[in-house]
Amino acid sequence: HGADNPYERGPAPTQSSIEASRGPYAVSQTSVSSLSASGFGGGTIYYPTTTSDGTFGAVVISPGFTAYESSIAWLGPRLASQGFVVFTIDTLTTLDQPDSRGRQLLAALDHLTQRSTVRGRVDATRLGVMGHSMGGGGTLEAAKSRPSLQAAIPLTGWNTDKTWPEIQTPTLIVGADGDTVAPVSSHSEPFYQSLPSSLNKAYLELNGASHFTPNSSNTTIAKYSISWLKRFIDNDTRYEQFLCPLPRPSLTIEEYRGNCPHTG
Ligand code: 9J3
Ligand code: ZN
Repeated sequence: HGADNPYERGPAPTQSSIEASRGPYAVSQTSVSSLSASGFGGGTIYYPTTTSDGTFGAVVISPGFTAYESSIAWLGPRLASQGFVVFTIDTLTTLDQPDSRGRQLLAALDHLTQRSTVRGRVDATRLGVMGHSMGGGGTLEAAKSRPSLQAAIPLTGWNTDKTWPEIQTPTLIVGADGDTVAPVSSHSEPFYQSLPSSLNKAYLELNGASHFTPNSSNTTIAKYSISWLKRFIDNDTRYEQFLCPLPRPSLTIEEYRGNCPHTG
């Protein structure tokens, strides 16, 4: 671990290490059956295999409306191999709305830290939430109701509530320029604008992307999610270089907004 930061995990990052399909940690996985899950639908926990590196921060990820854990499964090993415990979940029913998905993300975090077989590997003080579409809407709900969360990342999030001034958790909003289900003009952009101006926050709009881009392996989503989780769950300022100065528009980035440098 770093001399100044007890939460730092893994080697110094490079552009290629955050873009790689796998990070430095070998990953194991374990299933959580719906029968053993209370308040959510079960799922899969991906975690660094090693027990020599102390505990890890953790993130729970919810799928979207009508979708299953499989729709966001690619993020499990991709993020866990960088040094996080990652819990991809099913919801109680595939029709659950964002407020319910938010409560389910929190129930899954509680399961992960208190009841799961890997609870001893998780630092219960360093937790985050992510989700796709209504799961992204639920990500905002979870952060609003549990301000101790350290990072939130809605992916092409959908919610009828457009205003999130209550959120105190560092939040990276990911939208897609071609999203016709949760258009950025009525979802991700107002979500971002409504977050407190003093909050560590960012808005990444994917270029040439759709509502369902987060359902397949995507290097732009991965590299900025890894950087955000590392920066705010692990307090790892080695990743600030990928977030500030703000990334410029590119083949995969339509637009990127944020407040740099990040604080805390
Ligand atoms: O989770 C989602 O894909 C939400 C978008 C949606 O289908 O909303 C319509 C009610
Ligand atoms: Zn609101």
